[in-house]
Amino acid sequence: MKKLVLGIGLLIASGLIAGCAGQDKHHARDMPDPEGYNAHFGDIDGNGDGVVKWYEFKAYFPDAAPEVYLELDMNDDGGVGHDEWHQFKEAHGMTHQ
Ligand SMILES: [Ca+2]
Ligand SMILES: [Ca+2]
Repeated sequence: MKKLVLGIGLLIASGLIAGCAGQDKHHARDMPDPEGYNAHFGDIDGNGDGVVKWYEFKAYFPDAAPEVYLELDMNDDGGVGHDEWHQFKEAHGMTHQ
């Protein structure tokens, strides 16, 4: 039984290490280069329905980390609206466009 617990512990530990290494790449805790996201909402909203979905965001910013999109979607409804986009920009010192 102890061996099993130890094994599970090792699995979790190695998972955490792998997870941290992956997050490090994107600087998960800090907004990576917010200035790089200073764009027109209408330009990102590829199909013009007023909501930027993850695939549209990713198409416009190919290097974007999922963490950035999750931060943008403040009300967690799975899309980024015009208001959310401007709140994000204001929060990071970017001007209205
Ligand atoms: Ca859209
Ligand atoms: Ca939203």
